[in-house]
Amino acid sequence: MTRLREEDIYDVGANLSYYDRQLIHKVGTNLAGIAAHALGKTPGDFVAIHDTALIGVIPVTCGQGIIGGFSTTVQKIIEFLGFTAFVTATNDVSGLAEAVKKGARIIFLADDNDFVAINLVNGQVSDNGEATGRGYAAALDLMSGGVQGKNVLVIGAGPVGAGAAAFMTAQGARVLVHDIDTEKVEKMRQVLPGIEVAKELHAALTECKLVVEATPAAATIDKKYIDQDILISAPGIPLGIDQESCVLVSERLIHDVLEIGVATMLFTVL
Ligand code: 2YJ
Repeated sequence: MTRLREEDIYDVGANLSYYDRQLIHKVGTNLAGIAAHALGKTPGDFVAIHDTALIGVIPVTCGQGIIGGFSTTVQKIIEFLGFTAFVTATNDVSGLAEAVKKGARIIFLADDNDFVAINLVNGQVSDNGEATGRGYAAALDLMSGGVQGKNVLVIGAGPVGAGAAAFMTAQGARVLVHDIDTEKVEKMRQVLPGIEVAKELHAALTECKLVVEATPAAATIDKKYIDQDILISAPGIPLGIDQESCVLVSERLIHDVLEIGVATMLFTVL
């Protein structure tokens, strides 16, 4: 699992408006639109609860400790979506108590293994991996004009890939899943019987022009597959294509470090 670094996120908060415009340009809707689509809804469905859902982000020190800027970046993404959020002054258990005392209805917190949003009122929990996969799948669905009946390749059978594959299957796509660990794909198939195992990445990339790259590996998609028809939604960190490919496919590539995942987590627990 990739641990975000301070340098991965330092400019995310300041660039949210720019990122939102890029999403509108590529996907046809913005961050809120993508997150809402991940739930089969529209951003308007959430407006009425903007004022009631106070959100606390709690820094967590265990394991490798706090990532500078992580909690404030999560706060900024939530605020960008029109909600009120604060980062607790204290960490860990004190932070949790502080968030509740200050009236938080929803909390966000992450350690080295998990990043979750919890709605303390309705009991909803959202895992960052699953939500990120669903959010990126929703973006690809919108960017491609709808995946129904189309071939979609999901690379990576971890929680992010599983979230993406579940969304794509529900949309009526033909979903192929590839992972270097084929057992992981078989396990995914027990939960999502509709998916197909893509043993050969080369064959799958030749067959599929809609790709979710959900691995923590660099350069999973070779430059030779980057043609004018390919659309890539890439939640994986680092990005699974090289710099040259990135330039070639930039108009048809969705990739960020936190934004779509956090937005989808928030809308999921509301
Ligand atoms: O509060 C903090 O600043 C830190 N404890 C944040 C840690 C963030 N955690 C990660 O980046 C982990 N790799 C878990 C991410 C889960 C992604 N699905």
